[in-house]
Amino acid sequence: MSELNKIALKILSNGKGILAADESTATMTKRLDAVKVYSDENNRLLFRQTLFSSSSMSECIGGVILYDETIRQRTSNGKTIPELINSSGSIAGIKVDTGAKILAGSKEEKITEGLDGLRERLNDYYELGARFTKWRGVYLISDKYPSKLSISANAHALARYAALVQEAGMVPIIEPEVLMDGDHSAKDCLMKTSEVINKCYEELELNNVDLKGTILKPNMILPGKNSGEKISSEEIAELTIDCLKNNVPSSVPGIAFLSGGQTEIEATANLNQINIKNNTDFIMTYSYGRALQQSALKFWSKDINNIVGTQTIFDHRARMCSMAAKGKWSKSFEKSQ
Ligand code: 5MM
Repeated sequence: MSELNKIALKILSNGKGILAADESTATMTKRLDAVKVYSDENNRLLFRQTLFSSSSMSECIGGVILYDETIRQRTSNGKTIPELINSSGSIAGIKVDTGAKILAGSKEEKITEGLDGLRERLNDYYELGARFTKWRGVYLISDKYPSKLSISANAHALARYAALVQEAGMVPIIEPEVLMDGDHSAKDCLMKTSEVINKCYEELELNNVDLKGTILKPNMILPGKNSGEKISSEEIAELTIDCLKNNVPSSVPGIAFLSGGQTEIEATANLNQINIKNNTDFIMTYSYGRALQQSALKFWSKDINNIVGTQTIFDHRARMCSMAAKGKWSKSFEKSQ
């Protein structure tokens, strides 16, 4: 087993998943503004360090994706953030893209940037303790989107990123996110997500990326937010599994979904069904940002010094997600919060 494959499996196995705490300062400021907490370096650190020292970290969180600011911070006890994460047996990761910008040649779509100087930045992040990384490609969806240009440009960038990350001794998370916004049907989401994922693997193979040492972070197959279509968790699970079975090479060890704007309960229930129905060899787990942090953030905002109370809320969410990653979650467990 290669070292990279071992890292990927350590992050994803035994009902563990990923905490995506890699909000850029702009996004984190939006999240903090929404709960009326001032967004400065200290408050961003306080919230994140509260989550990273929670008791559920050791059972439920195999990896934490950090943002550049956080990986360089220290806790009040002088530990670096990667040291704090490692102390619970979890692994520190880092978002290495520099954001999505308007794609020249397409009026509204985006291309994720950050390849320039990436080799040097990766060496720096490895020294700081990161052992995996993340890059997110964002795709609009409608009758005309994603365009061939956006599918091809983002897949190319994801593959070049992944090859550089493996060269630096880390596991790349490949995150192609087809957004939930729009009035498209679940079937359209299936068709377009399939095309996007397929192109990613074509480029990854062209760039000689060792797929055993990667993790895929896709969206689930859902109807558009404004479509009015309602489908059950069972149907979401079937469509999502179909999409992955038909488009992801079997050498990929695991899939860690993004929550993409689903509520905490929706993201948990859908993941649970995916695991009940999973007839593939892929590990299917979570790499949630909002669906792991929302309730904890809301609670914390009322008293930012209530560390234990905030951790209790986070621990509950993490344990629910972990059960869903084993197909053992039930709505009745939510009442015990
Ligand atoms: C945590 O949010 C990440 C995005 O931050 P920026 O937009 O500031 O770069 C994001 O990439 C995240 O990792 C994934 O989208 C998953 O998060 P959700 O909230 O969709 O589960």
